[in-house]
Amino acid sequence: MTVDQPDPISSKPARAKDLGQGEVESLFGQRLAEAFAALGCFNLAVFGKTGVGKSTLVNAVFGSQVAETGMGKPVTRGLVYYRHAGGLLGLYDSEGFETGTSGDEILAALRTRVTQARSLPVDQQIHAAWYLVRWSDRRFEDKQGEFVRALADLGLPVVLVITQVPSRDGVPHPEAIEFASYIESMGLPLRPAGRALLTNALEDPFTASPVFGLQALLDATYLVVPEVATAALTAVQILDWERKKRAAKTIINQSVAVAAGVGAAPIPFADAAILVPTQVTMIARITAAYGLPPDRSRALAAAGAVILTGGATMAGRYLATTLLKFVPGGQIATSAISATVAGSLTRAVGSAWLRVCEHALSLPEEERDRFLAGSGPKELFLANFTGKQR
Ligand SMILES: Nc1nc2c(ncn2[C@@H]2O[C@H](COP(=O)(O)OP(=O)(O)O)[C@@H](O)[C@H]2O)c(=O)[nH]1
Ligand SMILES: [Mg+2]
Repeated sequence: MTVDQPDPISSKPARAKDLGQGEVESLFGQRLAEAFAALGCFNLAVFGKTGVGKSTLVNAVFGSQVAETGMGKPVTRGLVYYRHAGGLLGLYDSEGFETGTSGDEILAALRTRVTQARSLPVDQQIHAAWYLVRWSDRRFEDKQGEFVRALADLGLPVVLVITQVPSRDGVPHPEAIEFASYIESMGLPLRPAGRALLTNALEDPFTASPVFGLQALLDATYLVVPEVATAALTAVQILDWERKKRAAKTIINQSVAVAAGVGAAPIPFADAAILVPTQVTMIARITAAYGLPPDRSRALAAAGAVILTGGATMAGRYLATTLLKFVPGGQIATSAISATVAGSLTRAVGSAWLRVCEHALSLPEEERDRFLAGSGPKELFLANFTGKQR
């Protein structure tokens, strides 16, 4: 800790010195790094012949920056390991994978990797494997079945994904459904429940075939990955915002409880800054939970610092817009901040920052970078922060 943090249990909170913007910025940067580290890493292995759509599927689920910016490390011929998104995602990509010799080589390398990883923390193990088959190949060779079994024998949960499936009015191509049933009838150790999942990761404008099946693939993946990897998966995937929101709300609730503890002995109004360290930690954790790019954390830290410095100013804004509704007779209790106010002020900060993260996530990547680097986060935060209370 570089700043005094009030002891949430003590009835007399320590006097926090007023934090300057620079201090809050560096505290935020520190908390952001800790929040990302605490999420751990989701490690996924993706297999399938060249052209089945591995890269396309990964981009659709994790964002296109993943394919473009990853620094790859060859594990063996045809298998590359990438770390993405500031370490939230570890990806084994079998580029150039074919069955036969290269498949055997990949299996041998994986066997070594999985054996070594057994002595490592769970978040460094491989948590799931996606095995991709292109529907239009209409072929599933014995060799492929053997490969799937070998992966399962290594202890990897294998999710079988049939790719590039056209559909109309929500109904997949009947032959793709037949193909899935055929694969399912082979009795392979597929997870979950022996299913083969039908997907299309890219809209085809010519056949007007929409994207589909990705949420089902993600849900299937959640079912098979260990608990320890789910927080990182939630942060790094870009499809399921509800899961991100739930994670953020949990963080807000925890922070509200801490802030209420801080405010258990009424804080003099001018000392609202005492809540800032709690709020810095909270918005850092929300940012990480949303998986916003950690390499933009300097810009985010600056935005967070601008917002959170002058806790008294913010508290004042909050009191002025909110408290009139709650205080009997409409008198503003300007002298002290109670536990309730400390809690609800913190909730308002967390909820407004959650909106900033959601907005950033909704932008195309280039625009997102520009938004994060500019005054956008601050403006949007304030619009939500004060707007909500009206
Ligand atoms: N329509 C459609 N095209 C796809 C899909 N997945 C891949 N493709 C196309 O198939 C080609 C090969 O995809 P790619 O992801 O590079 O395959 P990889 O070699 O397995 O990584 C590319 O031209 C993609 O645009 C999909 O789900 N739908
Ligand atoms: Mg590829």
